[in-house]
Amino acid sequence: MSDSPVVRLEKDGDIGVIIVNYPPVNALGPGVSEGIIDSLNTANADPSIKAMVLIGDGRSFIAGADIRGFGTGRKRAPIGQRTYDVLDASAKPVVAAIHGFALGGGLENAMACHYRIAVPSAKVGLPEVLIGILPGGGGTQRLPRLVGAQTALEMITSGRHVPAPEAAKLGIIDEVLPDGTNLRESAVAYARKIADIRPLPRVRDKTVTAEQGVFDACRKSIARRARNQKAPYHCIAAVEAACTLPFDDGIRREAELFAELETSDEAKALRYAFFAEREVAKLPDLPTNVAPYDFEKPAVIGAGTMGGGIAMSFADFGYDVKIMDASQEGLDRGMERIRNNYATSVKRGSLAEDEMNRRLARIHLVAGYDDIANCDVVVEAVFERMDVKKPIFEKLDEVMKPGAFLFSNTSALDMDELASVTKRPEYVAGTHFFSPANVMKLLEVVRPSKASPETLMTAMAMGRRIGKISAMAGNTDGFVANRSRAPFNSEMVILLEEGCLPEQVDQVMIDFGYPMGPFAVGDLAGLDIGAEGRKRRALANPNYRKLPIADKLVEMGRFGQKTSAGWYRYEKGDRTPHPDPEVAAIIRQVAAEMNVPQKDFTPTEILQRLLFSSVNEACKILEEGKAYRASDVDVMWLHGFGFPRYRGGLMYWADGIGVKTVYAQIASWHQQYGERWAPSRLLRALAETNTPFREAKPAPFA
Ligand code: 3H9
Repeated sequence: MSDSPVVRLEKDGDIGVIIVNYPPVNALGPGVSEGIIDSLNTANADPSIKAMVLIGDGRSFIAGADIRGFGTGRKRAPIGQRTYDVLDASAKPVVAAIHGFALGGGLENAMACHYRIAVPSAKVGLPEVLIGILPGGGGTQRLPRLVGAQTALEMITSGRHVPAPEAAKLGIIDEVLPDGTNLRESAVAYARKIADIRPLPRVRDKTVTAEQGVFDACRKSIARRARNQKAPYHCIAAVEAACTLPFDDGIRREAELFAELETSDEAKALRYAFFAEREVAKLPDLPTNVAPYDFEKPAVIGAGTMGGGIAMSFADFGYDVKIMDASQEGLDRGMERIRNNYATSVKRGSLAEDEMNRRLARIHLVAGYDDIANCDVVVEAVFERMDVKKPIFEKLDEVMKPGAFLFSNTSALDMDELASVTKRPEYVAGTHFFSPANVMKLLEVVRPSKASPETLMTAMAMGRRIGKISAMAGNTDGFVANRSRAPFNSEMVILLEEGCLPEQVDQVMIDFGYPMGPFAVGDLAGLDIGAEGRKRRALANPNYRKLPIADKLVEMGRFGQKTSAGWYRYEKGDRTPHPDPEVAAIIRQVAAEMNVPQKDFTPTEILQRLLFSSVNEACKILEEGKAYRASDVDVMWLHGFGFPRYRGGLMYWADGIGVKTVYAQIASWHQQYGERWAPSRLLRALAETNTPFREAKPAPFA
């Protein structure tokens, strides 16, 4: 029996098996919901069928609505004629058989079924909030009826994927099958077992109430991360409706709230970010017949903060990792730091103690190169200086087994120069982690000219396997992320010369959506670090724009939080930044010495001065062929620098302003401030043709 190409109905004795087949993840693309409805109607009309199973082909049950269809005006079935309604009206029971993912519309369909069973590795969730909408297929009404308001609020406002065993405890899944059982066979047997039970258990028939104050408490608890966004609050309002209105009224309220979100700016930006994160994995100029090497034995050189964080990332994702340092003392200190980091997570409740112990047991301290010679991937994470890294790469080249990949966690050094000290430059690439390496999601893979496609793909895949989002960058000073960010870092200090204060700039960026302002972040990272880089660049380039205010603070020993004074002052044992009159005085003094005219800035001017400088630099990066796509820059800003996700990313945000406006402003600042604002050729060309940044065609990757 076959009805539609994407959904088919098969008969297994007296059980109808409805199979969704819409690769790769069974999203509810064109024809899928219609196919499910047709199959349900056919099965209900067939007297030889007693019950049905709804199951997915391939790697998932159903991953949700087809996100590409949102905001396109695609017609959706009205309330009353949706799969959920047909499931509710079904005279025969339906069992959802879940493997892979049941997300969004996938879980909503499963909750409209009468029973749900799953394999232990399955995950369920309502992640709609992460793309700026709410579960609009009855999820906000059915989930609270299954798990209570409190848990439903937590799941729907976080969008988290809940593993099947936990989902069973919560009451979402009726039965988790033993590991290794055949899902279809078990589901058919289950359906046969429940086929005659009446009345049919329908989630819509349950009731749910909530204690006074639950919803306000939830609003309060999400206020920080939901800043400037509507979707999380609409999610709460919809769950509140589930607890106060009859089911059908609640469904109507959900639909109203959904309609307000679907075409909102935040939903568009979040959808863009979702697809940009998938696009960034694609390396269009590499041969398609090469696969990444399936590495098993990673090693890290250097047990400092970065090396330790990288080793933790491997251990967190199940890899046994060796970590080497120049001295036993360095190793011991590194291991202590790793232990403390894990212990903090245990204390916070985000990591179970036995899991911490498992992870710690995967980290192996080793004394010398011979102990890592047999590893297949090495990530070097020592001090950021060429003369320190070169001898290490020479040694690695000598000792590592043939075919081992040699990666460097550099944030700016020339990877061609580093690769050139080895006799296997085709196996060398940059893997730039962001700090803290075990937390930050971005892995910038830096491509030296001689790296083989297999090496690049292996570096990209390595990132994904340890939970990162890998993005390819060309070998240029600062690569893509830091190079595009550098003008922002200069501009924020130059703004001070012209009359701004750190707290004023920070407030603008916090209002924009950053969790912290850039000056407060500087204090956290340490101002001495930036000063080193400035010295190096000033030596290399006589036209380098110096930042006297920043240099002065470092000269005074104001290194940031670690010295209780930086751009702000800090009370002992407290990380709260307090505006410091001493800093304001230094700013005024340096500005007077430099003879810079003072002015008042609007928040928009501050925001644009910072971000447009980076947009211009990103265009230069693209025109030089150092990145594949403007959207890759966006992914790097989202995951490397905490750019507010609901604004899509740097270039997407700039598209919202318009390429012509951005160009005109940059050209005017070029007149006013000179060379550092020289517009990129690509930017000018885009402005002339009014082509959005996201459609820019960069030069071939160089
Ligand atoms: C919803 O359900 C609304 C409802 O309430 C109803 C309202 C009326 N649509 O991520 P991967 C593509 S909202 C379209 O690399 P993984 C993806 O772009 C939806 N496409 O695989 C990629 O394409 P390509 C709620 C989708 O194994 C390919 O599939 N659901 C969708 O690492 C492989 O994806 C969600 O938000 C989709 N829904 O991760 C779930 N999902 O190969 C969104 C995937 O061309 N999806 N694609 O680049 C995910 O979170 C992950 O894809 C998933 C698999 C965890 C499922």
